[in-house]
Amino acid sequence: MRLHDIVIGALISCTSSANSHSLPKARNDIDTQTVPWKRAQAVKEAFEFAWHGYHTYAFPNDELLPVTNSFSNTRNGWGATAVDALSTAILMESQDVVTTIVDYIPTIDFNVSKSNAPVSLFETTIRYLGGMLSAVDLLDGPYQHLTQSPNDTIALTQQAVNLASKLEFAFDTPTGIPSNNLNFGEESFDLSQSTELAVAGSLVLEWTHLSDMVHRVAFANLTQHAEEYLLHPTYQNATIQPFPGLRGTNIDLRTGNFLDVSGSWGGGDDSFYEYLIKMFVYDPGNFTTYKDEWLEAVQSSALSNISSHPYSRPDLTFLASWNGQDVTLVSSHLACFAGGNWILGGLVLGNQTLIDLGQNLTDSCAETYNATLTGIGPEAWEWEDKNFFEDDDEEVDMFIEDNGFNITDASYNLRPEVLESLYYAYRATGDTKYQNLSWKAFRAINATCRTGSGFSSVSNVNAPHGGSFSNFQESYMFAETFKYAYLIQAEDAKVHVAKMGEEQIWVFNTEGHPFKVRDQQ
Ligand SMILES: *[C@@H]1O[C@H](CO)[C@@H](O)[C@H](O)[C@H]1NC(C)=O
Ligand SMILES: *[C@@H]1O[C@H](CO)[C@@H](O)[C@H](O)[C@H]1NC(C)=O
Ligand SMILES: *[C@@H]1O[C@H](CO)[C@@H](O)[C@H](O)[C@H]1NC(C)=O
Ligand SMILES: *[C@@H]1O[C@H](CO)[C@@H](O)[C@H](O)[C@H]1NC(C)=O
Ligand SMILES: *[C@@H]1O[C@H](CO)[C@@H](O)[C@H](O)[C@H]1NC(C)=O
Ligand SMILES: *[C@@H]1O[C@H](CO)[C@@H](O)[C@H](O)[C@H]1NC(C)=O
Ligand SMILES: *[C@@H]1O[C@H](CO)[C@@H](O)[C@H](O)[C@H]1NC(C)=O
Ligand SMILES: *[C@@H]1O[C@H](CO)[C@@H](O)[C@H](O)[C@H]1NC(C)=O
Ligand SMILES: *[C@@H]1O[C@H](CO)[C@@H](O)[C@H](O)[C@H]1NC(C)=O
Ligand SMILES: *[C@@H]1O[C@H](CO)[C@@H](O)[C@H](O)[C@H]1NC(C)=O
Ligand SMILES: *[C@@H]1O[C@H](CO)[C@@H](O)[C@H](O)[C@H]1NC(C)=O
Ligand SMILES: CC(=O)N[C@H]1CO[C@H](CO)[C@@H](O)[C@@H]1O
Repeated sequence: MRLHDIVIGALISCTSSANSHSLPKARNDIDTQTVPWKRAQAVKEAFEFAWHGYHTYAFPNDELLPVTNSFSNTRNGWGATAVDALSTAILMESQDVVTTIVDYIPTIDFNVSKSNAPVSLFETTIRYLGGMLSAVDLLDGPYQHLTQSPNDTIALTQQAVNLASKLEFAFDTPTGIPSNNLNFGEESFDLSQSTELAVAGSLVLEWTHLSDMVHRVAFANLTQHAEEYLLHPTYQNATIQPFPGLRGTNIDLRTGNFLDVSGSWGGGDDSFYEYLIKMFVYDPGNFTTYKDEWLEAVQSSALSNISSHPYSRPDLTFLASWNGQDVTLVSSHLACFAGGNWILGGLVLGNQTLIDLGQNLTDSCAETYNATLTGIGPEAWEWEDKNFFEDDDEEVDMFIEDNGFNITDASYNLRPEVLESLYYAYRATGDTKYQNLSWKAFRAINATCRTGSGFSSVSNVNAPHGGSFSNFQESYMFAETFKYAYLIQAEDAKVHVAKMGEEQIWVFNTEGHPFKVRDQQ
């Protein structure tokens, strides 16, 4: 997932923690592991450790609070971690985990949210719907040997239909652009509350795939109709312009107009652009407009000040943001998905320039990991470009001189985007540099965030031990972070992004759940 997420719980100081939390040991087998297959097994070990903690202390609630061995329900209380973990458990062929989750899913009552917070259409679609659809593709496909009976995938498909049927009321707006914040009990929402580009624009892959699976074209129609407003944007204030190729962010459900013109590849916008090319991967015949709009966004971003080079590190390229008037030199871990996404576009369009551009973005995001004390990159940073002139009297900040950027949010929320882009870069180039960078990053995450019964977000990637634990383990750690760390080392997995010149059989949703493309179904 991209976008926002809530970090729960008080910060828990590492120094007061009795957990066996230590810096990486000088030289052990893990540090020096060079065999990709063995690295993959070590990632699987970490996944199963975290699953075990969740299963012991939190299942079937949404998330484990790993420091206190407790749980939370921030995703409607349907067992978000279990549903999000399923496709990864399948790819890792972790049979017991697969069986537990496949047996559990049919027992969920999607009609009733167990959380007081509104149900997010976006989060529910990418995590729950995406997780179930992917499991059906995998268990009816190359991982059939992991199911007990053909009834398993029938039950998963039925639950996907139950969930989507319950969610359908979200689209009942004057424009058909869905509300994202749903009151499930009353099947209501606030029409005056605007929605965002990323949440409205990251539904079409899941709902189209469900529609193809069960032959109910209404599911595809709802999301494709809403997407038309995003493909052909109109603006509330016609005198102000978005950045060429990009869109604004907030959208009025009543008119379909964008309310602002600020845009970026980061949170709030990100997965709309991601899905433009992924719909083309899903079906190149039917989604050429999506591809054309994607190319325009990429070309404009690549050739403008949105692609920016820090003054002290001109070798790096970060994607900046447009605030409606100026390019602002800020970027984020979330925006680091773009490198992999541009590489995917390069692979399916046979365009080496796009792959090179995506590699540069990926390499630069990996450099944010290299810069810090823990070896994990920060949540957000800022920089100055070539137009920056250093004041002689100003004290030189050595971190910025060396690394090109200044950390503005030092937390790490177990995010996957850098590992994700490294995976695409490896698939496109076969350069073992990417496997090595991913392994190094994963070991750093394992050494810093592993605590108690699982993994926790940390407050400061540039402090010893990552600062403090927030005692929260997001479900996307299971869906994405573990998966991309595993797949880049697991050449013989049965599901991969195809290499240059090969046909794409699978497309990963924004939560890392692989779907079969349309003509493979
Ligand atoms: C959920 O609601 C639908 C529509 O009212 C109903 O058909 C279905 O049986 C309900 N599911 C459960 C588990 O109660
Ligand atoms: C699958 O479900 C059908 C209908 O409920 C049932 O008759 C059959 O025995 C089930 N098959 C297995 C292998 O469980
Ligand atoms: C879906 O959209 C197509 C094309 O706009 C239309 O022909 C069809 O009737 C729609 N189907 C449903 C079920 O709404
Ligand atoms: C539209 O934007 C222009 C330029 O920023 C501004 O001067 C004008 O007041 C805006 N109009 C409305 C109706 O908000
Ligand atoms: C490949 O992509 C680049 C960057 O977007 C673009 O400038 C170029 O025209 C594309 N090449 C082809 C052959 O489409
Ligand atoms: C890019 O930035 C430079 C320096 O700030 C500025 O002169 C130029 O107008 C900008 N170009 C665009 C297209 O924004
Ligand atoms: C990638 O970055 C390198 C080093 O800064 C640069 O020489 C190269 O032109 C960049 N490639 C593209 C396609 O922009
Ligand atoms: C960053 O890269 C340099 C050069 O490869 C290496 O010496 C250093 O240990 C790395 N730092 C971290 C924190 O990974
Ligand atoms: C770097 O960012 C921090 C946190 O936002 C800020 O306090 C500091 O002033 C910044 N340093 C520079 C040199 O801009
Ligand atoms: C990656 O690591 C392996 C194993 O240590 C090593 O053989 C290989 O040369 C490394 N690749 C690069 C590009 O440094
Ligand atoms: C992760 O940490 C555990 C516990 O410290 C250790 O046993 C394991 O080898 C580590 N795995 C990796 C991949 O670093
Ligand atoms: C589901 C769908 O819209 N499929 C269409 C995709 O494009 C082909 C060829 O243009 C059509 O034949 C399909 O009906």
